[in-house]
Amino acid sequence: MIILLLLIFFLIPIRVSAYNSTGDVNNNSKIDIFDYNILVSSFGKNIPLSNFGWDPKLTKKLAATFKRDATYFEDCSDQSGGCFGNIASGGGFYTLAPDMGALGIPCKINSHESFDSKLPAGVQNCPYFFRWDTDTNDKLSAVLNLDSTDWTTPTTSNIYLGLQENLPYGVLYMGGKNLPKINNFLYHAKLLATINDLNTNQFAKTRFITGIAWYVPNIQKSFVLEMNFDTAGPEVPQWSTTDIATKNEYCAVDVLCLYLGGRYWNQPELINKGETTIDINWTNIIRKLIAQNYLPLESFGPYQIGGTYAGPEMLGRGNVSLAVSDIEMSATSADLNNNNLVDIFDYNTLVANFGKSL
Ligand SMILES: [Ca+2]
Ligand SMILES: [Ca+2]
Repeated sequence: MIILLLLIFFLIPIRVSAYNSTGDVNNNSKIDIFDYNILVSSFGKNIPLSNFGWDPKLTKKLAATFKRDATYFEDCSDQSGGCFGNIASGGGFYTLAPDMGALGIPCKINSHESFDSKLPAGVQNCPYFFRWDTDTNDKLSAVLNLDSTDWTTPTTSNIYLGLQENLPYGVLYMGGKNLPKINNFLYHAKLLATINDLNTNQFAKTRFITGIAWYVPNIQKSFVLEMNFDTAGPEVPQWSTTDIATKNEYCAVDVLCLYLGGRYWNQPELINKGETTIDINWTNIIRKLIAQNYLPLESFGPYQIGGTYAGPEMLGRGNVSLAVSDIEMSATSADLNNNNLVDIFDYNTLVANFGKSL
């Protein structure tokens, strides 16, 4: 292989490229022989930019909760007969994940049924609502809505609803597959955050997030990163939008959960900003968190992501929603100039930058 590489190295004239991409194919901040080998081994091939997940760009109305009990909910109009019984776990559908702290999933999405909140105020109505809609480009969007405005108490547990792509786990009904690895992962989506009502009491607060989780087998530890794009209401330290990272002490002992400040990581605000495009280079973020000792070195490697998610969270009485569309998961490839072919132009870019550190 080395001989072939050297031949190509000398036979093809070196030319400074006009493209921006540097040639750091494996995303380790150096342009070196490893990048070179990846490029040469994929030379002439058509590399799709977005080949991860089961439904690039979010096109299918298939979403279901993961627990098969009285709270099970699905909205799978693109599959005749619905998801459960027709699509196996891992067969391709979005996972809806309602969460209410210690209560887990206390009630069924869209039911508005009464349930025991375990708060002094007792029975309340189910605050979870989900629907499919379209974004400003007429593309499918998933609308995650939390509404506790009819609750008789101003203080609530945390109320969260996420749209997730999860790999199957145990007996849980999860539809994700073909997720990327955390050592080469770019995430793209459009998010529309809406606060319909958050003024019914002084405690109410909300945040809008996306996150990822992965598991490292040889240290038997899971890692969860959440990007706080925006918050409203009284400050919560973990919900900071400006800190590099804040540990969530409530995560299980074998799980390290970090909440990241969107402004620190150059992510856009969402509240009152309309539909907003987000692009997150999770791999670069993980690398920087390791350098700053927020993550252990062992957390980095070719570990498949177990889940990605996006959603609103709320504490207190209110009504907020997050619409998610155009989800794309991709990895950097040797197609540096994004023309869907690994070719001489990519080669010249890499060679021109060979040896550089970013
Ligand atoms: Ca590299
Ligand atoms: Ca190319």
